[in-house]
Amino acid sequence: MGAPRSKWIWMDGELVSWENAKVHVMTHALHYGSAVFEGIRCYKTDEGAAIFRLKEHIDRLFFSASIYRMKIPFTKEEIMRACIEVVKANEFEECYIRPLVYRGYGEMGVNPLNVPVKVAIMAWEWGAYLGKAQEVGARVIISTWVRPAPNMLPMMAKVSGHYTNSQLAKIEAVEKGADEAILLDHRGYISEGSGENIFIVKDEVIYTPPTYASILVGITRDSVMRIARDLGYTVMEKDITRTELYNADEAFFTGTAAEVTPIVEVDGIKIGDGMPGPITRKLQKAFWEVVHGKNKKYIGWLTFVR
Ligand code: PPE
Repeated sequence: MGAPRSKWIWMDGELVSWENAKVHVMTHALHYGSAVFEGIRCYKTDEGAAIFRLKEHIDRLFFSASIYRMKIPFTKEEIMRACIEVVKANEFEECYIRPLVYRGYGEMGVNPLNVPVKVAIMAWEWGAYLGKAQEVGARVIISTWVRPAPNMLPMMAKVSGHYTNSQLAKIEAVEKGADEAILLDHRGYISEGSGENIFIVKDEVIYTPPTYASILVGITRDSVMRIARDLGYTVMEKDITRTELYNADEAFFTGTAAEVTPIVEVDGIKIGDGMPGPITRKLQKAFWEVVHGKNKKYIGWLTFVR
């Protein structure tokens, strides 16, 4: 993927042109990872662009910020309106929205408490996160890196600093020729991908790791669980062992960027028959209809930009 671009970026209350959306190298977040962020998708519908589960993403952004005692100098409503404004200003029909709350320029040193909190909202056009894997299925590895335990880092918060762990796992996957890495938690159970939650299907029952398996509690994870249950499937949060993953009939990732991406191979072992599974396909299709406003039952998950 090349460098994305847009016309406008929202910074601390105003739209700034792409060229002028800059920060200083003394920015605290650049040194210490002291930023929290969101990834939100905006989809094309018959009624124009619509942002998927905006409220839930902004709620999580404020939750993440609170853990690090960051006081966001805007209300949730103002941030939501700003997200809409960024999509509109850039005239995107479909895009990915990235709100970022970060410690800016102030004191240096680890203590973040006196450093000003800044907010930027970017948007760009972003296709399938794992490329052709969305169609043909991802070939993944189990990373040698482990997800931090719940008493090491608050993995339920979406914090920039946490992504150094994801980067190490992703580097390992890329260097081994795989599409993505799956990390185990501190107890050795399946946690999640470097930027996605994971599900398996066994005997038509759908399983996903519980929140205490050091996962980011994904909004796509929640959406897919609800859609699957509405379709009549049993969905259970349960610890999943590495062997249970190898032995699954189907497996797939969920995430804002990754959407629903089938997993067809783990550590060189084929999952099921090595093709995207039928339940995965069904959920992928159902999710697609929901985000594009084709299923009226879930229309409340969409915020129309117009
Ligand atoms: N786990 C991790 C570690 C993660 O980064 C994401 C999203 C998820 C699970 C799924 O969460 P949700 O988007 O709420 O369903 N990863 C974001 C960032 C990806 C990136 O490379 O940047 C995303 O998908 O937007």
